[in-house]
Amino acid sequence: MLAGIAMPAFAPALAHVGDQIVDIAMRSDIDGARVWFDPIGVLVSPGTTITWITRENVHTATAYHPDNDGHSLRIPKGATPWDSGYLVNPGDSFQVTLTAPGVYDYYCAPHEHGGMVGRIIVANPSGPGALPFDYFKSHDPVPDWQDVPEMARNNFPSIQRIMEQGTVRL
Ligand SMILES: [Cu+2]
Repeated sequence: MLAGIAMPAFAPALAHVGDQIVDIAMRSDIDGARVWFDPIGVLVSPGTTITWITRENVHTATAYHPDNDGHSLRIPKGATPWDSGYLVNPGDSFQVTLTAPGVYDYYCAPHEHGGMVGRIIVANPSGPGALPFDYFKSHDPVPDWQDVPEMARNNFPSIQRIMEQGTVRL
């Protein structure tokens, strides 16, 4: 099946055939009025490494997780939360490798209220990130988690659109 395809003789990556690398740019217009992740939604296979790269302005890539400033849990249970910290200079980047299947919602800390959020689906749309934004309000006791801001709620690409298109850009 691989006949005719030149394969590097020494590539250790052959042990991870199927793994992907996906770049997500962190964008801004010149006065910071419009900020966004590009692409804003991606469907990937388990083991994919995501690289966020700042192009303009100052951003973070931060998972919706209680460990991150009391945000609600919107990544798979048991998945490791991440927070890039501030990526200040153009070209600054941050990587995570995602293995657990499910929906991963994340935000930019300085721009969450401006609607700068993104969604990654690993393999299938399961887990807390597939639930409505206020799902935890029905827990007893109700966790002391932050609500997802209105602007952020409105900007997430739908799970259906990501599953259909694979990559969603604004
Ligand atoms: Cu930002």
